[in-house]
Amino acid sequence: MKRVLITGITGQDGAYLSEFLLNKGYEVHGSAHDLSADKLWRLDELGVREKIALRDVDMTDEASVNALVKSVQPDEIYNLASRSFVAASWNAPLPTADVNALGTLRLLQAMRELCPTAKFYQASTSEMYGSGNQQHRQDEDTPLHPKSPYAVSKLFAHWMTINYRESFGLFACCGILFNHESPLRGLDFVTRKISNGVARIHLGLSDHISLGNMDAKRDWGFAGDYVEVMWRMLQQPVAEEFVISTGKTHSVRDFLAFAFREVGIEDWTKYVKSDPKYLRPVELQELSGKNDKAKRVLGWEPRVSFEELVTMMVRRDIERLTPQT
Ligand code: NAP
Ligand code: F7E
Repeated sequence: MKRVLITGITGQDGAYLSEFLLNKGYEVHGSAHDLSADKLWRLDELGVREKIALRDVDMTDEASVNALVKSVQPDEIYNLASRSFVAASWNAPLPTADVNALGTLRLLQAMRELCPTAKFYQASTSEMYGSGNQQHRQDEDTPLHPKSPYAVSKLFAHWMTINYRESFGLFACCGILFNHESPLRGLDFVTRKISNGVARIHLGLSDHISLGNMDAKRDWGFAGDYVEVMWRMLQQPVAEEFVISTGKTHSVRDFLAFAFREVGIEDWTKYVKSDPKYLRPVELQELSGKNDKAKRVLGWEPRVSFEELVTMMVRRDIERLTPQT
């Protein structure tokens, strides 16, 4: 039985990836810096908590990262641990860099010393590009121009992963993933903020949602589709980078319109307020990815459409908020 280590296992992708790898027959070990009960809800919702070995490890603590790798001796490592909320990174640039940039380096160094034949996946991000658009969709060759402390920290981790491959021959690669969402998304992110807000309005628990830049456009996919590609990348004969995206963009307004339509509201404008506190010092107006290489080499395509994703999220939030009889 192959053994896998997932850092950041309590996050959205960690939960879906755990489920996916358990179904493939892996022995799953996972770590995060906070294993209190309220952080385990995603693993509980997918019914996988009891099937995985959980370890409390902060990516800023080199000794703990080393001990983790030494004890698990994984065949595959998925480095998902991250301070992943872009907007918060301007107010916490140092912790962001410590976890996202140096945390990745600590893990790569532990792998180099303790299990150099393992395979390593790094969770890189479309945020590294800066803005693009439908006419100039981003692919593996697009120059990188990160515009937030989060994106800069991820750029360091991205290049360190490639550097360890080129310097020491490790099987280490990066998936450059565009935004992916699900009912397990954190409440701070705009999609879940909207699906939860719409559910609350529908059930009479709230009367509005406050948002920032509603003209921003993102290439939104379903997280359950995206974790599969992480695994596929580690099954390739050589380690290399892949862009993972749907190739279609929608605005925050589009998301709002679909989400409100799901509960029978066509004119959503009276339920949404604009609040400047949600604007960012620098905004990426549009991100759109070109996934041709992933389709060609990995045989991967997203299955869940934008409309299906929005519907899934709104319905799940309504279920969660509806008292069970
Ligand atoms: P997420 O839900 O925010 O999960 C991040 C995980 O990292 C959580 O378990 C979090 O725990 C943990 N973590 C935070 N600080 C830590 C620390 N100091 N030590 C150890 N663990 C720590 O993110 P996600 O959406 O699943 O994304 C997974 C990865 O893909 C992240 O690296 C993210 O940057 C990257 N990514 C995400 C997207 C996307 O659209 N979702 C796109 C591209 C790349 P707490 O929640 O307890 O802090
Ligand atoms: O913002 C706009 C906001 O916070 C999306 C992370 O997983 O994907 C994610 O980063 C857009 C932005 O995600 C609100 O300004 C408007 O333009 O949901 P988000 P993100 O910043 O794109 C990338 C690929 C990652 O790697 C990250 O880890 O929506 N927006 N009003 C808002 N965003 C939020 N959060 N809240 C608002 O009220």
